[in-house]
Order: sequence, then C-alpha cells, then structure tokens
Amino acid sequence: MNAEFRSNVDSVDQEALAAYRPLLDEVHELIDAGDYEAGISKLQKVARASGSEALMNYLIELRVQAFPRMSEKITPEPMFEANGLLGNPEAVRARLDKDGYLFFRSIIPLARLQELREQITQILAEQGWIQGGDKRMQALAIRRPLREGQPQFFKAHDRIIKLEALHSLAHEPNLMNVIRQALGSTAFPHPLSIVRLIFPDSPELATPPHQDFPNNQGTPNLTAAWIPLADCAIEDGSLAIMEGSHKFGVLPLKFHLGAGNRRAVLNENVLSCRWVGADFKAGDIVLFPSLTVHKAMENHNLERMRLSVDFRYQLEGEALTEGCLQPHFNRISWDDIYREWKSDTLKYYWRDKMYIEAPWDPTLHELPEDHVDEAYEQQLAYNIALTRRKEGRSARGED
Ligand SMILES: O=C(O)CCC(=O)C(=O)O
Ligand SMILES: [Fe+2]
Repeated sequence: MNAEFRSNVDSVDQEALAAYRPLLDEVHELIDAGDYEAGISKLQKVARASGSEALMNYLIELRVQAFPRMSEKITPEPMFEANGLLGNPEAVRARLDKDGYLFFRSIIPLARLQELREQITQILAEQGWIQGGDKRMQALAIRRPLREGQPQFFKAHDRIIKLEALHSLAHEPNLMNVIRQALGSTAFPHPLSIVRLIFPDSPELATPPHQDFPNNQGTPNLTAAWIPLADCAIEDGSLAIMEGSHKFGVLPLKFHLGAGNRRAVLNENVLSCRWVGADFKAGDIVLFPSLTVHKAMENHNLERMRLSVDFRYQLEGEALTEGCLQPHFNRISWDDIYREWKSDTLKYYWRDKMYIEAPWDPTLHELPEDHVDEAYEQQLAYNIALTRRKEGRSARGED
C-alpha cells in the first residue's frame, strides 16, 4: 500500500472499519498482487450491501488509486501505412481482412478539416469550454472537463451536430475513394456522424477498449473511419487498435466513464493481439470494421482538447439498424439539423440507398446489473482524482 493511499484512508473512520479488518486484509492481498479489479470487486459487494459510510469511503478511495493502475498502459507499435496499396483494391481488402484496420496518411484535404475545426471551436469558445481569440483553433480548455451526456455537454454538442461541414465531411471525395477501395464500389456512409470533444487532463475519461458492433449492430462489415481535426500525437489521445482482434467474435461489456460508457472485457485471444497506434497528422485516417477492438490513448496534453470525428460505412445490400440512420444522441431531428444548410444534395441521401433494416438486439448493448452503482462510484472517484491533480499542480505552482 503506498503512502498517499495510507494517508487518505487514515482519514476514513478507523473505528467503523475495525469490524471489516479481515475483509480489508484480503482486499489488500489481491491489490498487492497487482489485481486491483479483483480487490475492488471483493470490497464493493460488501460495501454496497453494508450501508457503512466508512466502508464506502474506503471503496471510493481505493477507486481513486486504482484509476491509473486499471487503465491499459500500453505503448502501441507503429500502425502499417497502407498508402502503397491504394490503386489495388484487392490488396487493400486483403490487408483489412488480415489486420482488422487500415491506416492512411494525407487523405483528407486540410481545408476541409480546417473549415470544420473553425466552426466547432467557434461554438466551444462561445460556450466557455476553450480560449477564444487568436488561440481559438488550438482548442485550449478553460473549464473542468465535461462528459458525454451531461447537460452542459449537450449545450455545445446540440449546435455542433447541426454543422453541414461535419456531415458533409463523411462524403469527401478522397475519403470515399479510399472507402470504396477498402469495402467495394457501393459503399456509403451512415448519416450517424460522430464528433469527439475530448478534454485534456482526464485520463479516466479516455475511450476504453471496445468494439463498435454492440453500438451499431447490423453488418459486422460496417467500417469506421476515425479522423482527427488537427495533428494528434499518441500523447494527445489518438486512436489505438488491437491488430487482428476482429477475428474473435463479440465481447461482453462493462460500464466505463469514457465515451459510449462501455468497455469490452478482453479475453485471452484478444489479449494476445498487439496494440498499434500512430502520431496522426491532419489528413490521416484509420479504418476498422465493427468487431475490431480499439481505444483512445489518454490525452496527456494538459491544455488542448482532442477534436476528432468518426463516420461509419457499409455496402448497399447489407444490414443496418435504424439507430444508424439517426443523428448521434438522437436529440435533434434531421429537419432541424438541415435548417441552415447551404446545399440540399446530402439531405436524406440514404433514402436512395439499398440496405436491409435489421432489428436492434438490446442484449448486445446491455450492461451488467450493477452498472448504476458502478457509474456513481466511478464518477465520484473521478471527481476526487481530478481535484487532487489540480490541487497538486497549483501547490507546485504549475497552474
Ligand atoms: O475518438 C474516440 O475517443 C473514440 C473513437 C471510437 O471509438 C470510434 O471511432 O469508434
Ligand atoms: Fe468505437
């Protein structure tokens, strides 16, 4: 047990904890052996059932400590740059099938990324998330991090989701050319365009390892394109992929604070795959089908938000679920989204496409029964961890 933990749990009511000593000893045995997950799980069952405030505080403190130890501390190996395969669709597809991803440099015209970043940062500055003025395009965060789903998050997101430049980027010709080589000539994007507004200094919120299949369902050939809106190095929170992890079926889920609120529980087969990543430059893209395990690296940049988009593509004739035809978070209607668009060309474009509508299987998306407790405890522990980090830095005069 480290000194910081010792001093923080010393402030928990020791007398009230006395009755639980044998349990706590067992918990610490697991933790000392490096298994935080098992230690927390053991304590959590008793703490939740006991109604003991002291034990609950102990659990939360343990979770604060566990955050950095339970997140995958990976050092990704370099992604294979597939630009050399372009022009040979068979080779492109064979590589996608073998590795479960494709990474390409310099595909999207910079002007298109700039245009969208201009508009998004304008909204974020107006909402008080980032510094305005000359530095606006750097997306320097000036407020405590927000998570997807919080009311203040939606104040910005509900405006961003209306941007024509966001949705039209999914149809950008150079991107479509690559997608068609990777999937086939009838490939088209889902209208579900996603924007990621990731705060700095919040490793706890980094998107955890997951597959997209439980969120999207339909065809497992559904392929995502992940696109940062500026240079995005590994330490800025870029995307990492588990090479070859698309071959092992659908994995079970657990609650997580990061985007989507779900992480995949990785099995031996998947754990034997290596993580790959890249220092992305603006214009680079990575493609991956919906069974590939991927995650975001932690954003260790202390100032800059990571802004990126991700779009999903499939072939005509394949299956999709109705949710993929709705705007992300489904809070605003397409008619409202389209209201200020300059062009009509892309409005309801998918109605001319051929696809099979597949039923949504809620069991694939379900979380374990205890997820509400889990969410509450993780949010509490995250707030404490964040406050301590900030206080630590200001005490060291770094803020
Ligand atoms: O950008 C992120 O943090 C998550 C991206 C992701 O999961 C995806 O593109 O499917
Ligand atoms: Fe994903």
